[in-house]
Amino acid sequence: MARIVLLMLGVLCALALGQQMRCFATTRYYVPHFTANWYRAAEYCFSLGMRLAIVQTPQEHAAVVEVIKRSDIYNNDSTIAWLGASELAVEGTYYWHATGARLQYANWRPGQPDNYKGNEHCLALMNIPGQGWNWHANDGPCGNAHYFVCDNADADRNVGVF
Ligand SMILES: [Ca+2]
Repeated sequence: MARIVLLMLGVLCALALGQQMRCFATTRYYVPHFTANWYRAAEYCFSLGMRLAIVQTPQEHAAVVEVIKRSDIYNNDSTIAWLGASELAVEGTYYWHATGARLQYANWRPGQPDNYKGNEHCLALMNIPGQGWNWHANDGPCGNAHYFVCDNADADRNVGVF
């Protein structure tokens, strides 16, 4: 039987003749190669059977940084990527969108989150060394287009049938 196998970074898809395509995540974090506002980023990750990235420990933070550095979005002068938390529901308190759990850890730059001009409600990871951002968390305007990181909570499970 004809069978097509597609391998994108972090996602393996197989298509057999007359069947639906089946996709599996091969790594925890996956970095798509286009920018989107925070809401669209979340929708896109969900459309893959994943979620906008949850980063709850320094170890997970380090893992996300490594995945970004190995991806095409990495620019050593300026890299910004959305993560999956916001204060859109309760201003002043960050929650992970996909789980509803309160944010307990983020590598905030000192002075962040600052809700600059009252317009910053979504969590971004920022590396702009020339401006003092060294893979720090920042609250940014949710409507801005940035790259983003999707997250498969269990990289071994089936993450979606398309
Ligand atoms: Ca900010």
